[in-house]
Amino acid sequence: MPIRDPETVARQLRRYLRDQAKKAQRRGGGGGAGPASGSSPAPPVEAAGRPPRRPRLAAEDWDSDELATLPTRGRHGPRRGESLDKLVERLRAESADDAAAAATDELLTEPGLVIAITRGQCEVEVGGELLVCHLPKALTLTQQSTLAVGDLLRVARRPGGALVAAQILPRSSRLSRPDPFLAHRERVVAANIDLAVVVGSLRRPPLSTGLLDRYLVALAHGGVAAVVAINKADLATEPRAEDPELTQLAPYRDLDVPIVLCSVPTGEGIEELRGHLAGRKAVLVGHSGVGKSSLLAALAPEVEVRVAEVSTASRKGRHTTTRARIYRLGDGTRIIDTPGIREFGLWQLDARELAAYFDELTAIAPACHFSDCTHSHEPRCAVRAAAEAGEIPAERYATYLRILASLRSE
Ligand SMILES: Nc1nc2c(ncn2[C@@H]2O[C@H](COP(=O)(O)OP(=O)(O)OP(=O)(O)O)[C@@H](O)[C@H]2O)c(=O)[nH]1
Ligand SMILES: [Mg+2]
Ligand SMILES: [Zn+2]
Repeated sequence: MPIRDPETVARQLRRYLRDQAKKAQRRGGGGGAGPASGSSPAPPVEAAGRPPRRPRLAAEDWDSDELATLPTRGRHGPRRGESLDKLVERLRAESADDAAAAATDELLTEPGLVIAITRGQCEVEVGGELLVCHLPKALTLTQQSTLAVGDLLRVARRPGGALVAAQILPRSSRLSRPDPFLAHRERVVAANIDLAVVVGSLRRPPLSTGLLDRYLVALAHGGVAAVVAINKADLATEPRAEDPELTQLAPYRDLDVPIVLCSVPTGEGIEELRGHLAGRKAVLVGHSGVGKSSLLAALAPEVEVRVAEVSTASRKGRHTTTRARIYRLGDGTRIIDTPGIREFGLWQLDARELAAYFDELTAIAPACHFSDCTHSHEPRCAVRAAAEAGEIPAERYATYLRILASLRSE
C-alpha cells in the first residue's frame, strides 16, 4: 500500500473534514450532546439561515489514545482560518516534497515491525534494534486507519540518516473497529496478530458480556483466534457457582473459545494464560481498568509495562495505558497491550452476515422459512422459535438482536 500519493491525501482530507463538520453538526444539533460538552450549550441546528456553530468536541468523549495521536492543528491538520482548498493545496505540496525526497532514499532490506505509534512517528524494530521512524505527512492525518501496531513497514533512510516509513506491507490479520468519530473509517487496533485475549473482570468493572460478544464477532471477522480471560477472580463470591457475574458466562462455555478465570494478586490462571500465549503474537483488549496491563506484568515480569498516571479529577491517580505497544517476552512471545475502550463497534459488517458469527444460530438458520431471514421479525423463523423454546441460550439470542439493531442504526 503506497503512502505518498498526494491525490489520495487530498481525497482523504476532503472526506476527513467533511466528516468532522458533519459530526460536529450532529453533536451540536442533537440536543443530546454528551454530559461533558460543558459550558457552551449546543446551538440550534436551524438558526435563521446561519450555519450552526461548530461545538467543541468534549475530551471526555474521546478514547485516551485518540488524544495522544490526533493530528495537531497547524502541523498536519487545518490551520486557523485556512480554507479547505488552501489546506488541500498545502498538503498536496508537502506530500510532493515527501515524494521528491523519496527519490534519494535508500530502502532498508529488512522490514520494520511497528512497536508503538505516536504523533507523526512510530517506533520500529529492525533487526532487533528499536528505531524511530517518521511518518510521511500523507500518513499522519489518517494514521489510525492506515497504520497499526504490529504492522510491517518498508523503511527508507534519508540522506541525512533519518528513517521514514515508505510502505506498509500486506497484513495477515487484523482487529478493527469503526473510528469512534467517523463511523465509516476503519480503526485498526492491531495488525498481524494470531491471538486476541479479550479481558473482562469481575466487580471492578463488572463483567460486560455485550462487549465480549462484539469482540468475538470482530475477531472472527478479522480472522483472529480468541481467548477470553476473566480477571479479578479474587473478587468472586464463594461458592463461585453462585456468583451472579460468573453465571453470565454459561452460554460461552459451549463456544469454541477457551475461557480462563484469572487473578493477578493470587496468580490464579496466569500459567494457563501463558500456555495459550506461548510463541504467538497476541493482543490484550477490553474495557479500561479490567487489568490488561496488570496481567501483562504478571505474565512477563521481565518487561517494563508502560502506563501513564492519570490525574484528572474523574480518574484520580489511575495508571492507564494511553497507547498500544508491543512487548517481547523472553521466549519470543509478543504481546500488545492496548488502551481500554469505552465502546467497541463492528467494522464493515453487514447485518445479514452477523448470524454467521453466532454458531448456535447458524446451525438452525437453514430451517427458517426465508433464506435471507435475519431472525428478528420474519414469520416462521426457526431461530426465534428455538430461542423461545429454550433450545438456544436466550442471552445469546438477545445479544444477537441487540447487535443487529445497532448495525441497522449505524
Ligand atoms: N482485585 C484485583 N485487582 C486487579 C487485578 N488485576 C488488576 N487489578 C487492579 O485493577 C486496576 C486496573 O488495572 P490495569 O492493569 O491498569 O487495567 P487496564 O485494563 O490495563 O486499564 P487501561 O490501561 O485503562 O485499559 C489496578 O488498580 C489494578 O491493581 C486482579 O486480578 N484483582
Ligand atoms: Mg492498561
Ligand atoms: Zn430466522
